[in-house]
Amino acid sequence: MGKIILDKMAMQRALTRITYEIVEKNKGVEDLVLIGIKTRGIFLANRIADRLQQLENVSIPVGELDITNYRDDIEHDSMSADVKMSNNKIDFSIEGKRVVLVDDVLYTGRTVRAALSAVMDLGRPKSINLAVLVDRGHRELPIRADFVGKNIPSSQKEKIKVYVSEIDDKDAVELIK
Ligand code: 3GP
Ligand code: 5GP
Ligand code: MG
Repeated sequence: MGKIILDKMAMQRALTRITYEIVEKNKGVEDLVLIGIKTRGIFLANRIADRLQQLENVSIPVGELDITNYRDDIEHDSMSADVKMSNNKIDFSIEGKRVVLVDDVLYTGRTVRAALSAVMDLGRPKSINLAVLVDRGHRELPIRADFVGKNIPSSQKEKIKVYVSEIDDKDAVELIK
């Protein structure tokens, strides 16, 4: 049923390339911070931070965002910003920073839209870029990724399964028909 689209080596290479692209686009790593979108985006953000440490010998802060309370398909207008942010772990200032959001799969774009709101509630970054391991298409909003591991054109019925060794039994990306 499942077809392996990226194996462990391909996934490592994609993350390494994304890391180089981030450094190139930002002309260095000054003011750079990473924010991973839960769950697997957080592990991918940490891997990019590890590569930045090796490549540039810098420790880039990594934050964690749980955008559940920001999604537009759940009613939570009455929630205060404090409650909305309660599952997040961003213990650094994003004021004036170059933020790179990291997620595993980009699909409709609603998660990223929500992540942008959450980040904006925290301060005013200099810029926000988006890195995703997989772009599977089907956007419902004017959102695109700046750094893409692999474009996987998919039908809406298909599913992309992302495995990360930190919580899954392996590193891989699989297309499920
Ligand atoms: P993640 O939290 O690591 O990103 O949404 C919960 C999990 O279900 C996600 O893991 C994601 O990988 C997986 N998933 C698979 N298909 C979908 C989908 O169409 N929408 C969402 N939101 N998650 C999906
Ligand atoms: P969007 O909000 O862009 O529709 O979906 C993005 C979020 O939903 C991502 O965080 C991702 O985890 C999840 N998602 C959407 N489609 C898929 C999919 O096919 N496979 C996986 N693994 N996650 C998906
Ligand atoms: Mg995700």
